[in-house]
Amino acid sequence: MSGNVVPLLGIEMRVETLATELVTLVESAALDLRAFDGEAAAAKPSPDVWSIKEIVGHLVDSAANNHQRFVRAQEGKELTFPGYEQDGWVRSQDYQNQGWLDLVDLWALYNRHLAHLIRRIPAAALEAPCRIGGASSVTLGFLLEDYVVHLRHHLRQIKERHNVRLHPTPPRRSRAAYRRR
Ligand code: NI
Repeated sequence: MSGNVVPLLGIEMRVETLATELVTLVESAALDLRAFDGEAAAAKPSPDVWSIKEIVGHLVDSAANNHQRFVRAQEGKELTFPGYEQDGWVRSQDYQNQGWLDLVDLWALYNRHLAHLIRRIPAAALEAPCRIGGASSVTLGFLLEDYVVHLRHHLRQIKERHNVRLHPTPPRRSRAAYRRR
């Protein structure tokens, strides 16, 4: 149907915009992060709150899990993906003792690859249904946008944390509700 042409073009542009937004966001944040001191990045406000290093590690885990979803969701059938136990992933990989610059580079490069991948997702695949960790079904298009929303949230969190270090104020409570992605 010729009526599909305009919406599909719109969707392709949305994917292009999202990929460009992702690269811009990550390149700019990576510049800031590389300027941080590794020891300061490992500082934990309290034992049960992630350090900046652990937040970046969590973002690597988010990239790795979403990488699988973004590729497998294109296989053409409704897919069910496992969630992941985020604190457990951060703990078992010991991001605290990973080299800081290696971690930042891994995160930045992984996201550059995801942007490369996102640009190539066919418009029709954006409607592919996906179920994650027993939650209700969402589309691949939703997962792509949600991935960037989640990334933005943690980058804001890092910025706030860093500002607190530069201009000390009483420590903030972690926002556990935002840790699901
Ligand atoms: Ni999170």
